[in-house]
Amino acid sequence: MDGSNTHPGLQSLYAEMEPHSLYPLWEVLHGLVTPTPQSAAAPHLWSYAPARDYLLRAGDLITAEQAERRVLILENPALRGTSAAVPSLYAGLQLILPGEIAPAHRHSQCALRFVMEGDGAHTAVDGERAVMRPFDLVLTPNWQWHDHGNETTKPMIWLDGLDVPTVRHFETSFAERLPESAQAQAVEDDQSYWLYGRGLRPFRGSTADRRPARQPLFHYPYQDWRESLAMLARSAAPDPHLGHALEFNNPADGGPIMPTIAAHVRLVPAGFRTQPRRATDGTVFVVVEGAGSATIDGRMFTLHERDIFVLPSWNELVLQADTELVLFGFSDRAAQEKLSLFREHRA
Ligand code: GTQ
Repeated sequence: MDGSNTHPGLQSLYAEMEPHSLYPLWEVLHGLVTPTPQSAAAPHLWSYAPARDYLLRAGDLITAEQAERRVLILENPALRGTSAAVPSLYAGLQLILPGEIAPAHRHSQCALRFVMEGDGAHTAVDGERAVMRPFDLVLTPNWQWHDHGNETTKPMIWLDGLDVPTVRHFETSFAERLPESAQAQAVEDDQSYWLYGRGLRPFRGSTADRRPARQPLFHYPYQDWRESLAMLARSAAPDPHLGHALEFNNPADGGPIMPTIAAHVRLVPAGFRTQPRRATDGTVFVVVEGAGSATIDGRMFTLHERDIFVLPSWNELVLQADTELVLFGFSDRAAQEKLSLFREHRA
């Protein structure tokens, strides 16, 4: 209220209307249609070591099978009770111990996995296993059957990124369980990586063209993206606002990896400080390599390997690399671009 809505009849009109679920827009308009985004989320950083300790303690108390998914939710402290890292996206740390299976299910939510530690466990998607190595990106696109298993001798931990809050917003969640806990293996491990991930694809309409047309690829190995990032860093000057940055794309259309979620990696050279940048996408970052800091709307977070931090919409980010800094990030930009909402500002 700006002081001009002072007619004495207004307050009694509001009181009369309220039981009919009718309210005056003019009292709330400026909070609804803001000149710039006002994120409800807070910038936040989770150090990996303590989160990992809690997760391993959970591993002593509940099995992956009992839990269905044994995950610690990285909930934004400003979004208590929502299970959201930023208002549109969920993030969690999942643990699979040796010999365990996280049982097969499918759901409307899209998911990505970014491997934090362990080597050789798998995510099976529609009968095909992706063998997961450190810092690999693995997708489970929506409505595809998936289970996770660990036939190695060490715990496997990865970051889950899902569009849970987006699906909740649209009230479009469906989910099913398979009667058996693991899917039968239909094809060789990582077949689709070889058939769709290397600039090739099975001939259209051939019997080998078995993956869904819009989401053929679901494994983006660390070794590949890291080599490409190293090539970019050798061959060009860093972008002043981003450092060296590469997006993961969906070979079906060249766009983001999934309809709601975009993902990228970036390398900030040792000693480099990025120019301030804002963007409308809320982003969850993982520190893959190196040390430095992220300053988010003036608040500085010190970065160590495997830390996870959240950049809310339209918060200003400055990255400082003390040693060569490599980050993975996922955000809701894919959805925002489809809705013609995405914007950025480079200072
Ligand atoms: O692995 O399918 O962190 O369904 C949350 C919900 C992981 C999964 C999560 C899920 C999964």
